[in-house]
Amino acid sequence: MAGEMNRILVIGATGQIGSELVSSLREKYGDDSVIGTYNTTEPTGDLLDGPTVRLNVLEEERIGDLIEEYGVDSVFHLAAILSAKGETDPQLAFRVNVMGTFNVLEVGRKFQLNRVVIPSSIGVFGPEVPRKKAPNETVLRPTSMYGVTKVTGELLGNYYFNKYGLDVRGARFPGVISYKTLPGGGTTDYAVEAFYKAIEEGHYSFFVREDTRLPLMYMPDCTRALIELAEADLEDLNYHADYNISSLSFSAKDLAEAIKERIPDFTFEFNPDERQRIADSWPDSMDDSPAREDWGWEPRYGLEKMTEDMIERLEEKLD
Ligand code: AKB
Repeated sequence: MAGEMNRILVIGATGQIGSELVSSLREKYGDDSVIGTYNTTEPTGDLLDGPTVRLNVLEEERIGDLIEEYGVDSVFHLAAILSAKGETDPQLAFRVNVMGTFNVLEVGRKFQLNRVVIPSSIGVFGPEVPRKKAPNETVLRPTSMYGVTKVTGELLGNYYFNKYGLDVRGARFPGVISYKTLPGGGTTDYAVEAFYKAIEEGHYSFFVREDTRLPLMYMPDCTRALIELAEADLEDLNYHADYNISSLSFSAKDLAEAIKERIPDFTFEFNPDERQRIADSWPDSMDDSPAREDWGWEPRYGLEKMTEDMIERLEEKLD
């Protein structure tokens, strides 16, 4: 049996995923049981309904102090430099992503935490991997620094599980689409920007080619996946830090057309920049049968349902 999650620390609580994961966890575990940490972006809105504290993940001792102070038994570690930003400053990406993850694992080991959840990414894949339904078990030779750091995180997570019995879990997340907090520095950011620009300006210039097809996921599926994976029975898990997890797969043009169906005046163009190289190194879709078999993963949003909901929520937000 996996140890229980009672007091949860979410590192990176003001980021795209963190800001929504904290709310979902607080709904389930109670406001005071979920402590959100932030570094450069101050918390606002419902993040302030429970404890929030500043933390630089490069300060291992401070992570330990917070664990003691709040009686934390489980950590979700979401702080990371994403793929596009990682190419502009690979050294920073290495420090934050690799050393940050190492610090969290070391603290997990020293304080014998019940659970450490560290999302991985489609960034672990490189050009040798089959484009369609990339297998869970495959060669991992990413060509971006982000990918290198994410493969390292997976290997470290599995190592800490095998060597120290630390219950580390993670899945390879696709690009995440959401309306609450903007993503920053990722290659899949176009799939969020397109919605904002369609509503605010009626026009979007995609920074990838129209035929760029990538794995993507709507935020409600993403937060649910993280919580379901964290809550799964340890005995059922055949993988630990490295589950493929799949949901949507569509091209940039498919997305533009789905938005245009609902916002008929929307116009768009495609002007690929340096981020195209990263997108081209990732597969179109993933085979996630281990996640489905081991912990019952199943996405709920298709392209139509996601587009409908995104536009409705974003129109309310931007009104
Ligand atoms: C990125 O584009 O870097 C991220 C990711 C797929 O991990 N959204």
